[in-house]
Amino acid sequence: MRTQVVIVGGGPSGLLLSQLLHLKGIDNVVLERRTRDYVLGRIRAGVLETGMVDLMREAQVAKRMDTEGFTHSGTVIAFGGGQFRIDFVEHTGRPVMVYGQTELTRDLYDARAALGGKVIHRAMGVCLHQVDTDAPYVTYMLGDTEHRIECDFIAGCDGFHGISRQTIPDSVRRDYEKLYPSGWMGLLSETPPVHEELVYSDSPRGFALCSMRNENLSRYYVQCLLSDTVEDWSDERFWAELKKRIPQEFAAKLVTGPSIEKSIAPLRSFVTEPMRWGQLFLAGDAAHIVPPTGAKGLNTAASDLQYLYHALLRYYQDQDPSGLDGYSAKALARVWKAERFSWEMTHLLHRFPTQTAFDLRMQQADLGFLAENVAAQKVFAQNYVGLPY
Ligand code: RFL
Ligand code: PHB
Repeated sequence: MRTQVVIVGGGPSGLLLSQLLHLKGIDNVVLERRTRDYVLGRIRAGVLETGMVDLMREAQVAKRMDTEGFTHSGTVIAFGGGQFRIDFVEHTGRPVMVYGQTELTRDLYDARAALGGKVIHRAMGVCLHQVDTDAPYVTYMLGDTEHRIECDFIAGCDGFHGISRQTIPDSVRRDYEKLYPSGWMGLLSETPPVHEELVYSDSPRGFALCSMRNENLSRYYVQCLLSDTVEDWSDERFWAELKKRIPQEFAAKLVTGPSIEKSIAPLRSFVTEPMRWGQLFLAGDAAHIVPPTGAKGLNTAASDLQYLYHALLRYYQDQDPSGLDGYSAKALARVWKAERFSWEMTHLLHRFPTQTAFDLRMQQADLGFLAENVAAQKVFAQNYVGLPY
């Protein structure tokens, strides 16, 4: 088989790129090692920047998002028993959209199917060949049969544990990583959200976040030990701990109920450079990870995709490779700023065992400054709604 672009990974990044390219007549194949149900079972992002929302519209997959998603014009930050609000629209003129990654991915799968997009599930043992030549190809197993696809380019959209990044030789690739000594325990429940906006809470017992998917679907997180497992967190323990970490006003009206999903995510910052090697282009979690505190993961994937999509368009429509040549530097410039914000917000709101008494005073001073200072709130809002592409 031959195609123009092989896309490794059928998560949101791979599917969105596939849809965008298809609409412009650029032939592509998505190789996903899991089933559709497995991909849709992963509960992840909830907050979308305008850039991601616009890309979904451009990909003609925004109908449900535009009717069922929620526009949020600000967020609440709680600390020291009190709370304050940062108004995104007042500071930047832009809100964010609350629409779950699960629904967004479902919309992308449906759109790909409706257009007859080639999305191959259970593609095992994906292997990239001759990536640094003009004739790359990809092999994979479907059941007992090996398949081969020749192509012009490969988009590595296979997430943090994928194979695309590993294909770049060690002599070329440099990884930057920071691990935090905590995780997030997340719980989804069919209960009304405790507040109409997200509540990010610093407390002496650790961080907590109150988020949501819709009027009757809430997503909550508490900072947990890296060694914790989901079995350590009964629903009762989770709700009791959450109540202790959020302001009294919210704890008093929190509606609890049985969990319908629970999972633990480690906190990690990671960037690989460069994001291009030969005909291979990395995008999304395959190239970078942020701790979820700033809601930047999928949104940073979106800026990669926007750059890559336009670079590929320019190549195919105008025979101009300059976008592809500049892709890695352009994407990384924005990635590092999202990394910086996510890292800063993580330190602002978490208690880590490595924190000294001095560090704690600095953290509280930072929060106090943010609560009072309009300029600091504006900077926060600019980062949260998303820096320009
Ligand atoms: P994904 O979603 O990991 O998809 C990669 C896909 O590639 C497949 N794959 C392979 N396929 C073929 N061959 C191989 N060898 C393969 N190896 C892997 C995988 O099965 C998978 O289907 O990466 P992608 O598409 O780049 O999307 C990235 C986002 O999923 C991620 O950045 C966000 O979920 C991060 N994130 C958030 N981002 C936001 O922008 N806003 C948020 O509010 C937000 N909240 C979150 C988050 C991530 C979280 N967790 C669980 C890490 C909250 C949490 C708790
Ligand atoms: C979520 O709703 O899952 C969510 C929201 C904001 C974050 C992280 C996760 O910062």
